[in-house]
Amino acid sequence: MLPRPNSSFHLIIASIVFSLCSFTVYAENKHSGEKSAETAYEGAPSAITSAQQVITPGAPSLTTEEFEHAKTIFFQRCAGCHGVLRKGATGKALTPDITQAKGTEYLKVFINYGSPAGMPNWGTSGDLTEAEVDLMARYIQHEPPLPPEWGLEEMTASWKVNIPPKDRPSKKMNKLNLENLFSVTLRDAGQIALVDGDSKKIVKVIKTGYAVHISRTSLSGRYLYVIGRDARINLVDLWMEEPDSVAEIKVGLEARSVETSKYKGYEDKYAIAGTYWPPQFVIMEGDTLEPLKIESTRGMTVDTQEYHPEPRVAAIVASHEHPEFIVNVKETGKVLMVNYEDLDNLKVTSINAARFLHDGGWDSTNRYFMSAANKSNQIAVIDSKEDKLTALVDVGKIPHPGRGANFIDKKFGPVWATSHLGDASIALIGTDPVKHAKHAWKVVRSIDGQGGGSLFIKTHPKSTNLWVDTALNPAENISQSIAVFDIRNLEKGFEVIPIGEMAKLGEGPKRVVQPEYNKAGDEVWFSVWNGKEQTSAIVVIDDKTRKLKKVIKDKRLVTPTGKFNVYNTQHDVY
Ligand code: DHE
Repeated sequence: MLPRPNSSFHLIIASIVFSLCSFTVYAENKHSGEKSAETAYEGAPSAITSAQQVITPGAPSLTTEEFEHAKTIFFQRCAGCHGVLRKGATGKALTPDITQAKGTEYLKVFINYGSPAGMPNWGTSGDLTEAEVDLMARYIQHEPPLPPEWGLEEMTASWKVNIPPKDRPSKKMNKLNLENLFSVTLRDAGQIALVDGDSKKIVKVIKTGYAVHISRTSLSGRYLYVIGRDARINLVDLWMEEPDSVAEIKVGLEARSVETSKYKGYEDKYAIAGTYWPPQFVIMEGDTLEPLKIESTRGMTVDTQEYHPEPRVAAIVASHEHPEFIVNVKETGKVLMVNYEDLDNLKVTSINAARFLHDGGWDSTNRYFMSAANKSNQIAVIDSKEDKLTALVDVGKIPHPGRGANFIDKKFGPVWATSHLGDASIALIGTDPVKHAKHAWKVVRSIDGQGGGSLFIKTHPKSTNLWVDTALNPAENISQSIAVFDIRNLEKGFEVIPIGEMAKLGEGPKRVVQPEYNKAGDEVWFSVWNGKEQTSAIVVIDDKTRKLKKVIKDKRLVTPTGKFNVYNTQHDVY
């Protein structure tokens, strides 16, 4: 009989170094039967469905039906941590040489009970049945099935221009204050809501890709690019009488990032999207999404210099210094400076940073890209003018800044800040190598927020507040509230604002996630992220008084998460 999941069992497991999944926080609290938010965060279902069955010598037998069932479970639950090819991503590698040596019974224990290093307890939590645990233990001893590649032919076949540029308006046809419009991710509905920042009313709901992720605005402010986890991009024309999707394309099987060219002379000209599968990025026409140039990111890691077959594309930002996109390649730890002046003779400068690059944003001058190498516990500072690594700064455990927060520290001058998934700290990094050279690219202050599980941190050039969410903290009172610091007096500590409670929603996890400012910088918006069948809301706080201004409730607001103010996204204000 297998041991029960009590604390002595955890100690035994802790001593076995085989953490199948490691991008999780508070692992010791996570084996009580409930599926953790961290697991849900890292392990969102993959959009991949098609991959051929493989039979591997030495592995236990599987019928075709069993293989198909196991494959679906793997892509939905496991690929986020272990990688589609199971070569290891933020979780450990699960290739047959490793798994066959462990054997079915051993693997079953891990899948059933999880491990303190972060592997979820898929069996005892009830997420997988006993038969499914057994099935997965057998499945991962086979070679991973390979999902299809996705080249120009597949992209072009999926590409649709609903309204060609010549049939679109030549000027703005609506009365919306576009600069203060918010594109709100309705994650589980596969939609975005365009919310008018002035009236706080939903202007339009637009169907997008599966588990839609982020929106980015073109430099003119006219176009909105929205990407779903299924790698579908929708191009929304905000000038139309009723803004709508004018073009769409599927750029791969799984994706997270999209951006648009911002260098002088290239405003709205190109769009770029990065994919998790296949590991590549594609440059498209900005106003039609026609795919122009596809580049693979497969290659060598920065440290051990070994080949990685599946280096996923994480954050992408558009340079203001050169006609370049800056592309974070997660598993190899490289930042690619992709020059889009001549797509036939593409120049890519590859900068060695650190493994596990994820999200990040600009310093206040828009010259230095502050990129979080999350599981390396570092921030890579990329100089977009010189196209060089300026510094690798050690910070707390698993930095997760979103785009981060820029402000002036009264003692250390301009700083950029990140919070962390893995601890309560907030790291302030000096960003002025000219007037505050001795503080530049160092953690000048580390202050403590409410706890770990933070995803996003935000301020605004006109504000004196620094807002830090803790959406994935295991304690409800922490995940449902927000900490706010006065940046003029950080020593004073933070005030807690019970955003979740203010929304008066009833049942549900009510995670308070992603502060986003309005254009004027005098309001800050928070999502209160509830389950798909529950009521969610957006809470608007008056930035000066820190008092409630408005709760936006609407039955169409299904699982709101990211919110992207058009002006702030257009001009990289944060
Ligand atoms: Fe995100 C940004 C990847 C889960 C909300 N997320 C990003 C970026 C990446 C990324 C690479 C940077 C994009 C850029 O700037 O070009 N996110 C991933 C994942 O791989 C991960 C961990 C797991 C998954 O399977 O998708 C993941 N992300 C989530 C969520 O669960 C969140 C909280 C809710 C949701 O809507 O899915 C979430 N991610 C966001 C948001 C941003 C983001 C709101 C943009 C922040 C910003 O201010 O720009």
